[in-house]
Order: sequence, then structure tokens, then C-alpha cells
Amino acid sequence: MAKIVNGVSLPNIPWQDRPAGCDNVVWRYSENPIIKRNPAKNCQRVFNSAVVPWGDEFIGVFRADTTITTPNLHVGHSKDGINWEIEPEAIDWRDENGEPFVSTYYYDPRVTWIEDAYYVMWCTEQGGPVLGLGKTNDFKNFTRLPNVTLPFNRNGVPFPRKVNGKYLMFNRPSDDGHTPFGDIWLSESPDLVYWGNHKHVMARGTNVWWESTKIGAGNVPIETDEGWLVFYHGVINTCNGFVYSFGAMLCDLDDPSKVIYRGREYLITPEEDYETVGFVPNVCFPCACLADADTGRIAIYYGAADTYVALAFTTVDEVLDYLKNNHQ
Ligand code: BMA
Repeated sequence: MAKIVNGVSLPNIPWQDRPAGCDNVVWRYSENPIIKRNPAKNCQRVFNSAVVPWGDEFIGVFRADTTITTPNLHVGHSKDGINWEIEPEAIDWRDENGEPFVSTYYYDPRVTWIEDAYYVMWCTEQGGPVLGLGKTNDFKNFTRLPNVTLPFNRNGVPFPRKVNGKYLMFNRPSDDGHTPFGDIWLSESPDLVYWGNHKHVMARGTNVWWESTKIGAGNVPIETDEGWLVFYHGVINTCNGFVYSFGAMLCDLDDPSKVIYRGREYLITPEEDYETVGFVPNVCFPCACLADADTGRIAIYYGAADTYVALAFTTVDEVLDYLKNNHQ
């Protein structure tokens, strides 16, 4: 039995057992999508969002596209991790002196507790898409730190703790368009400001077509006694455009640039109407997981068709067992 390490007990994690007759490693919540169109004022489409436990409840940072389509980040609250209330006003980011620190867009947030605060990493604008970083302790006051990359980089995922004395993040150097290429890289920092020692982790697939165009880390890595567990999106370019699926990988605990297992198949690919029909059809894009250290249950939050938030389930054992038997 694989174990979650440095995790929390989450007896109230959203959960459904695998449906009878289904033998998928990851299975969808039957009432998906959990966030539908226009869930709050100023939020026309909410997707690709990040959630964390908050006392006995849950809280999160949500990507919300507006009536001018430009995305903002909004706080959302939930008692059960399924029914969410999204705040109508976007997060009011301030710099370390309390002055407004405004960018033209904010998207694909990840959130994790690191040492003293909840840190948010997302894609923002500074001469092109770059990764932004900020922190909060109360989800009311948000402080921005300097942006962490040069252009162009739009997929950043922080680790929940230092490894060998360094903060880490997965990221994906890319281009200024819709990025027809992209691999997963690991960067480290002594202070969350200066980032370097960049290491190539994993290239897009070659003979495995579902991830042949680009790949990008999804959730903040889940620490298990066998390695860091990460769901990652993989993209294929079809004659009708990109299709985003997701699979899983396990990285070395001491050096996460080393991939122990990379799953061969996708675990979720667009199949349901809410995944295949929307603002951008055929997108399943994981940005967050909740994980219960007691049972090994995992709830995966993913954006569907750049329009909805959806939920899927698995367990640490199921995924690791799968990765051991079906890796590339
Ligand atoms: C990526 C990002 C994601 C989006 C995806 C599919 O480049 O913009 O936010 O889900 O494209 O449109």
C-alpha cells in the first residue's frame, strides 16, 4: 500500500466509489460539471481552478473569464468541495508595499501551502505570458511577489515543500501563441524570487499520440512514500485543433527531475458533453487535487472545455499500481 506523506486527514473529501462496471483508473463524478456557466457576476466561465482544504471546509482560487473574455482570479468557498460560491469581485493583488499590482490577465492558478502561507502561481502578462506568484494567509489579502519567469511560460506548478533546501516548480517554456510544443521542466529557488538550475524533466510523447504536441504538469505534486505523484495534461494536434487529455507520472522524491514512471495511456480524455462542447471543445485540464492521507483517496479538479469545473476520483494505490504496470 502506497502512503501519502506530509498530507492531511480529509474525512470530508468529495468522493464517490467507482461506478459498477467501470474499470478506469480515474472515474468522473456523476453530477459533473460542478461549476456551470455564469456562476457569479463577472464570471462567465469558470474552469482550470485550484482548491485547498480550509478548516472543515474548502476554499480556492478560480479562473473566471469575463464579458471581455480576459481572465481574472476569484476566491471561491465550499462546505463540501462540490458546491462552490464564487466571489463576484476579482482578487485585488497588492505588491509588498500594499500598492496595486495589476496585470492584464490571470489564468490557470495553482495553490499550495508552503511553510508560512498559501502560495498562488498562475499565468500572467509581462511582455508576453509569464508565471506570476503571490501569497495569502486569509484569502482576503493577497500579496504579489515578483513574476518568476521570463516570457514565454504559461504553465507553472509549485511544490508544497522545499526539496534539498530549495523551492521547486514545474513549468513549461513556450511561445507567445497557442504553443504547438512544450515539455515539462523543473526550476529551483532559494527564496521564491530567484529561479534557476533548470532541468528538463519530460518531453512530449513521440509514439504515444495523446500527448504528442505538448505536456504540462497539473496538480501541486502529491507526496507519497514512493515519489511525487502528478497528473499532467497531454495535447494532440488534430485536423480540428488541440485535444487535451490527462495522464499521470511519478517523480523521484529527492530529485523530482527524475521520472520514475510515466503512464502510457491517458486517464481522462474528453468524452462527456461538458468536455467536448464549450468555449474550447475537447479540453480536460487538471489544476488541483485534494488528497486524504488516511484513505489515499484523491479528488481531481479539472477544467472542462474552458467552460466548466469538473471532478474525478481515484486513489493513490490505484494510480501507482497502474503506473507500475503501464508505463512508457
Ligand atoms: C492553454 C491554456 C489553458 C486552456 C488550454 C485550452 O494554453 O490557455 O488555460 O485550458 O490552452 O484552451
